[in-house]
Parts: sequence; C-alpha cells; structure tokens
Amino acid sequence: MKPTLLLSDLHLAPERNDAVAAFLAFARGPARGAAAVYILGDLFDAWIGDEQRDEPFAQSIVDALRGIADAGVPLFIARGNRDFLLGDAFARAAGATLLDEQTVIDLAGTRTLLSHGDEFCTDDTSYQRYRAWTRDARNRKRLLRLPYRVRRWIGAWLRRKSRAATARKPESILDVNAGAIGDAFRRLRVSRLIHGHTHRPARHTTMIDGAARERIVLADWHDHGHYLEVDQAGARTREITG
Ligand SMILES: [Mn+2]
Repeated sequence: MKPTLLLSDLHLAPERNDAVAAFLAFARGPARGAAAVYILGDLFDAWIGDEQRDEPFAQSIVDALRGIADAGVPLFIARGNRDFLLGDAFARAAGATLLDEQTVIDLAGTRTLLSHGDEFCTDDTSYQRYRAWTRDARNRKRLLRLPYRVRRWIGAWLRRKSRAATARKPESILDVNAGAIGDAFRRLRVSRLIHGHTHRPARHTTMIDGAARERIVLADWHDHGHYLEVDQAGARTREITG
C-alpha cells in the first residue's frame, strides 16, 4: 500500500534556497509515489493573493505542485497563518484541493483530524484575535480588494510584527493549550491529530476519556525538509534535502 505523506510549515520564499530545493526534490520524488499528499499550512512564507502566481518564484512552486497532481496523486492544501489568502485560482493552477480549517479523514484505518494547528494556541490571546480576523471571509475579501502592492506592504509589515511579538512572548503561551486539544479529540471523536504551526515536532500520547490518543506535530522546514509518512504499518518521520 502506498503511504500518505503529510507536511507543513515549509515557509517557502525566494531567498530560502535550501527549503525550496528540498521541496522541489520532494515534489519530484516521494510525493509522486504517495497515496495522497497533505500540506497542512504555511507552504508559503507569505501569500498575498492569487495574483502572486504571476511571480516567477510562486510559478515554479505551483508547477511543482501541479507535477504531483498530474502524476495522479490527490493533493490537499490547508491555509496557514502566513498563507491564509490562498484561493481557488491558486488551487486550480496547482491541481490541489483547499482544505477547511479542520478536516477529519480515515488515515490508514485511524480516524484522524488534520489542521494547521494555530487554533489550539488559545493561551496566546492577541494571536487568536489576529487569527479570527484573518479567518473571516469578509475581511479576506476586503484585503483582496486592496491593490496588490498595498497587500505586499501589509504582508511584510505583518511578518515583522509577528516576529517581534513571538520574540517577546513567553515560550509557554506559544504552544498548544491542553484543554483545546482535549476538546478537539472529544468533539470530533478522533484518535489521532496531526498538525504543524508550533515548530515543535513531537509525537505525544495522551489518555482522554480512558482511550489513548496521539498528537503528531509536524516539523518546520527551517534546516531541511521533513514529512510524515503514514500507512497501515504506522507513522514515520522522513527527511529530505535538495
Ligand atoms: Mn503557522
């Protein structure tokens, strides 16, 4: 049986040569032999609207995604907090299906919740206010009506602001909240949760209502490429370089 591959937080940008090379190698290699590929948010370090496809760098990534889809591999992409403006024109060009914020699938026989994961960081209240604003469809429309160069400026400003805020906040509030995780496991009746966002790769096992549940946190692509491979035999982490 072919494995399903899951990855997140690639933060691809023209200047991030290693991550880009690793992603291109992933798209040409392991992705094409997969049962399905799920990218769980922050594929791009910034996405300010689907016009970005016209930029050569974005075009090269879209082409690589298209290569996966054209090989007959179902490709699913969730929006992260950096690329929350990914839209239908992008998805069509990439041959991908955009995922809802939370998606429950049967993954190799295990009922699994897939998410970018930032909704679980409820201790960071200022971030949650920002997140709620960006996830509101009316606000997205408002943003997308602004000229592209204005959005580019806003995007750069937001990234600077986010870096400064993250550096200032205590480590503990940047991680997920245990209560929010427990609620999601119960509400969606899943045994496994796979998410990214926190850049704290790990496999956590917790008992909830007398049953063992697993939470897998995907690694970011800061040093090199990482993905999770899941099939009937279990889940394994893999690394890839360009
Ligand atoms: Mn994120």
